[in-house]
Amino acid sequence: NKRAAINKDKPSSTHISLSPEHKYFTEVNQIVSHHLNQINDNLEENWTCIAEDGELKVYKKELEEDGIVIDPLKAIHVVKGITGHEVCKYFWDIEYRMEWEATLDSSEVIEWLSDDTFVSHNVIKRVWPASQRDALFWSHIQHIAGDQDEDPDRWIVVNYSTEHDECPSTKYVRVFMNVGMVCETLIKPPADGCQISRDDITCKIIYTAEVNPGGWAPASVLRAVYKREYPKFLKRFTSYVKTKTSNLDILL
Ligand code: 16C
Repeated sequence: NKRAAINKDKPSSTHISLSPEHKYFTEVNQIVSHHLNQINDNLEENWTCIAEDGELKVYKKELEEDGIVIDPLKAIHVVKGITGHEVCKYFWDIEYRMEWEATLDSSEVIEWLSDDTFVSHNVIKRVWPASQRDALFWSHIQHIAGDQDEDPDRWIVVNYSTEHDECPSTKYVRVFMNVGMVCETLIKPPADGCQISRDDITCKIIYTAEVNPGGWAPASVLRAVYKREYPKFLKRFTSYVKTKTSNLDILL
């Protein structure tokens, strides 16, 4: 297939701008591997499907720690007309975040660590009756070129909680999170001599969120909010990417 053709002769490689000496280098690589290792989890066995809409499926595992809900969440979505590179670009680039994010009041860069990694502070909309939350995390984007054998070409974004001297937790309850968005692009070979069009491409998205709300929040309300908000986010965000890219050249 075309994907194999595109990747043929390309060495298996990853590119990370963060220098190996950087204090976050090891952590970023560990967390990226954590998300890549989960790609082939058997979702039918250990997970409960909480929402299904066309190609979108959202799963969770019920988990509590000291009475706090920390249910891991996983979603799989397959969307036509966009590439994994495009999905990851719009998910990672903070310039676009407030255009598709419906659960944040604000989002601002605290520090750029390299051209693929930055730390941001995000204030989450308040949900009654819980206290308002915020999140401080690094966001990293990476291309993982497919190898000659099995692995397809992938793009990944990770949002992982961190600390920063310039942004102590004072005003809100701080949430801890490890969010990964892994994307694969499938390309249908176009007729001979034709260029690839958006009709020929499909993106498979594997999104995982491990979130600790950072303090007590009523379990039933939290679970109801997650059940409503995660599917809403995946539909809203992917249709945002479709609209944003429909008249642009395909970003492979
Ligand atoms: O991954 C997403 N967005 C990224 C960029 O912003 C980033 C952010 C992740 C935030 C994860 C939120 C964690 C929720 C904290 C719990 C809040 C406690 C509420 C207490 C309720 C009793 O990775 C997309 C994230 C999509 C998030 C969906 C679920 C978030 C629920 C937050 C509540 C806001 C509801 C607003 C209703 C209008």
